[in-house]
Amino acid sequence: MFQTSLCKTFLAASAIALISQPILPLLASPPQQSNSQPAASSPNTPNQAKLKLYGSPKTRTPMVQWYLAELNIPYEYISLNISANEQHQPEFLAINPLGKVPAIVDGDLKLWESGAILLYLADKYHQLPNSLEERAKITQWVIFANATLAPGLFLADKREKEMPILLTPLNQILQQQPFIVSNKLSVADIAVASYLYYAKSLLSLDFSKYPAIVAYLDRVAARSAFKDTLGKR
Ligand SMILES: N[C@@H](CCC(=O)N[C@@H](CS)C(=O)NCC(=O)O)C(=O)O
Repeated sequence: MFQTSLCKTFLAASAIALISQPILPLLASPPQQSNSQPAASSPNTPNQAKLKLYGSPKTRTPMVQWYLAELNIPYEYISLNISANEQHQPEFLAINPLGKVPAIVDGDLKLWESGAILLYLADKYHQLPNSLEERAKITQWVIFANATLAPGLFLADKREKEMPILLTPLNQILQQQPFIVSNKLSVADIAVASYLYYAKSLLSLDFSKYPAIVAYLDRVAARSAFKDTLGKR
């Protein structure tokens, strides 16, 4: 129910029609729309196939694009027209049988669920701490963003009760340090800040009671990787 309501909000909040390329020709031939980030310091070797990201602009896809941009990973972006039901065509169902975006194909791996994709990228590109306990904390925040923060902000009947429960401690943490787990942006911030940003921009939620959260969102919004991706939507 939450997924539907969030996606409906994503879709309804946009006055702009979806600008999507049809998936079928893209799957039949090499993707035409390449949204590659600069390759200069790319961790990919020249012969390695680029990661493919399947998505749609008014969905959770831009949060994955934000992280790919932060990591400077080149990728091919394949835009699905959700309104035309391209996500339920057999070609995409072979990648995600649930017919939901975002999803990636990286070599032999087909992966969906935005949180799982973010954690995979963090792991693959050596962004996770060495310590088991610190890695567990990062996982905690990514799951918190998807399973607790997002429903608390997006489900109207939960919002009034949940917002102070979720945002008061978050505000306290961000009073002590600039990012969720440390002084450095991590994948935990991609997940948490993305949902805060979606709530602010799509629902016009007022976070002024939580000044450290407001400052945090300003801080992430100033990053060029954010401006080029999620900040554009
Ligand atoms: N929990 C999933 C949610 C995925 C999801 O619901 N995606 C929506 C767009 S926001 C979708 O693809 N909807 C199309 C459909 O269900 O047909 C994630 O974080 O990736």
